[in-house]
Amino acid sequence: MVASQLQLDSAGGAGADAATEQMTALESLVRRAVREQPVWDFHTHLYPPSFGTPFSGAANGADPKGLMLWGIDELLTYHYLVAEVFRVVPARQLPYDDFWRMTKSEQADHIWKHLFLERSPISEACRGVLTTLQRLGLDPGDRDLQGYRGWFAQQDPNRQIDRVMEIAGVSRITMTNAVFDDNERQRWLENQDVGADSRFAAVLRFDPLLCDWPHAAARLTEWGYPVGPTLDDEGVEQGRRFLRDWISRTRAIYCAVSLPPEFLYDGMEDSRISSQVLRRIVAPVLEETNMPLALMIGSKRGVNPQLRDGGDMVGLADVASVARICADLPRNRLFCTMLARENQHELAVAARKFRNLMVFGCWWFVNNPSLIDEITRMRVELLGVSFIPQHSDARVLDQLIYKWDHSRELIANVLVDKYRDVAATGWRPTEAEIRRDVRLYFHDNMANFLASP
Ligand code: RAT
Ligand code: ZN
Repeated sequence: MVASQLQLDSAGGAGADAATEQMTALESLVRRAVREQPVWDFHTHLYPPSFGTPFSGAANGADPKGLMLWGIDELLTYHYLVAEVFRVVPARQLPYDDFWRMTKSEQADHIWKHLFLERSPISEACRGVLTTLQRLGLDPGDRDLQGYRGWFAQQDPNRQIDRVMEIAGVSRITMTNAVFDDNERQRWLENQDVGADSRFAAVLRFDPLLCDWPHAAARLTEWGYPVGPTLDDEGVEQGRRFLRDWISRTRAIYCAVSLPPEFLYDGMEDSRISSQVLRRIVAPVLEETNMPLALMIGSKRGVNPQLRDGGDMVGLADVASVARICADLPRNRLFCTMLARENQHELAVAARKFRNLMVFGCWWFVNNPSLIDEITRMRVELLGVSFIPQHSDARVLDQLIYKWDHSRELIANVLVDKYRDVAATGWRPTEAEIRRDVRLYFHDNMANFLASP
């Protein structure tokens, strides 16, 4: 910015006009490239209709425990908004249990009333609902919740997936397939084609393996993989067999865990059960299946369990542990994101040291405009184009629209400044080069890292 400004100011007259024109052209090129590049969404909690949907819209057959969430009531009851509404409604007026006893539509009415009508919807999660409605062709200015409900009720969930992907510019959606979730596991066991929708890719998620071994061991044993509370050679073999079976059943493209801020890994001699499971079970299977592991670190689960999914807190993670894993397991590849703002710089520096580490996304509490801007700038400065700037973490299909609209705008702002800075030196990026870079950010870095041995 500073350099380009100086050059423009000193050029004067016609020269200055030409330089300004070039910069404007560069800016529109970058914005167009970011707008038009389809994105492979690295991490979501979305599912195709084969997993059932509690709200069937115009299609037949609602499944109350279905996993495909979409529509206005799901948008309004997103756990980010649940957490926000409890802040503004006094406990005596609405105890937690009373809220959870309401139907989904009653909860949505409650959130609409308190967060949209009785105060302005200017938080990022509230604004997201408005962006989504607007881009679906509904007018948020109408403030007509019943009207929006009517529109969604006429849609077919399967066709809504295509529509949303088209509007959001998403070419592929990556799921989070939690093998320790009974509802989801059962669906995989009952229907081997449940994950066969080509718009979606599966990811095997197994937090309890690393976070709660006694619980994981009991479940594995129950499922026919006998393992004990301490890890002997037989347990290691059974754990590996479990992972191999589920990777193959789900056709997962990578495996993933969310870890608490307290997660530590101290090196090859570390005897913590989580370190042993990582080194002896997870790492060897992922190496053999040529698959990366995604680590999402920094979520303190359930500091307020009354909020359910919205009750988790953020904590500072130990980046040095991630660096040690990268060093100790050079034949494994790690995707990594962290929840605390304060971890972002150290994590980007760690990625400069280890090419088996791919930083991704602005996760959850850092998925806010001011922080996306700050984090993305810092990452470009330290890592150039070698990271994955964003994932949506969408839980409700339609959220893909706002998550990507908002992030594209912010990523484009950063890139405009960065290309301007290099253009000011006389290095003029071509349109093809800009499009190549944006493709790396939105697709190829993920694809290449998944594929590379
Ligand atoms: O961001 C979220 O919606 C969280 O609730 C979690 O899903 C988190 O992203 C996770 O994957 O654990
Ligand atoms: Zn998530």
